[in-house]
Amino acid sequence: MPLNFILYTQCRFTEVARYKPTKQSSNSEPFYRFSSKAVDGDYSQQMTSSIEFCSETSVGNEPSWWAVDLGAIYEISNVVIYGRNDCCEERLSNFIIEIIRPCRDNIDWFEDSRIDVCYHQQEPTTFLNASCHNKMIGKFVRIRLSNLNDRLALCEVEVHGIFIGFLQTAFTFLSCHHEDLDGITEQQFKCLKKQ
Ligand SMILES: [Ca+2]
Repeated sequence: MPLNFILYTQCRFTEVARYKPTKQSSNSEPFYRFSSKAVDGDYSQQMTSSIEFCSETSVGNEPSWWAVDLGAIYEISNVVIYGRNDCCEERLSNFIIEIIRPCRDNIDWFEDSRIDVCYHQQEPTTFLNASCHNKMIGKFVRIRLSNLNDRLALCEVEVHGIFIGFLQTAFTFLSCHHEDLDGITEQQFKCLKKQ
């Protein structure tokens, strides 16, 4: 593969969340509406007509959240959220989108990690294309409600990112302690400047 093609594929923001591992704070039902339904490639927003299109949490002892493990460190430009449009729009309101970067390799989800807020959505919505306020890199993306007593239902979530590297392959500069994100993307990968 020619080098310029490799650089080109690394430098484009593409959808990077589909079929990746997911978790949510709790499951609303024991046998369906799992967290994986939010990255299954099915964009139906009619949750009442099917039990299989969307994820949903129950009300628990913490504000509801959903998260995806991208499997590597990505620079993330925006997150696209398809909520349910048949009911309950008010539930998808007052939430934040977080980009989470581990401080070391081989740790559990969110343990010893840096958490940056990509976007805060106050108003109720059924569809949102949220661009991060600042340049952010991370391995996990979490969507978290602010209110304790609401369910979180997500019919599909897209994360648009550029692959930066694997945390375990000596990329210590990708860990949570590294602050110079402009230095990472421009010096290590020559990526953004080549577009
Ligand atoms: Ca879906």
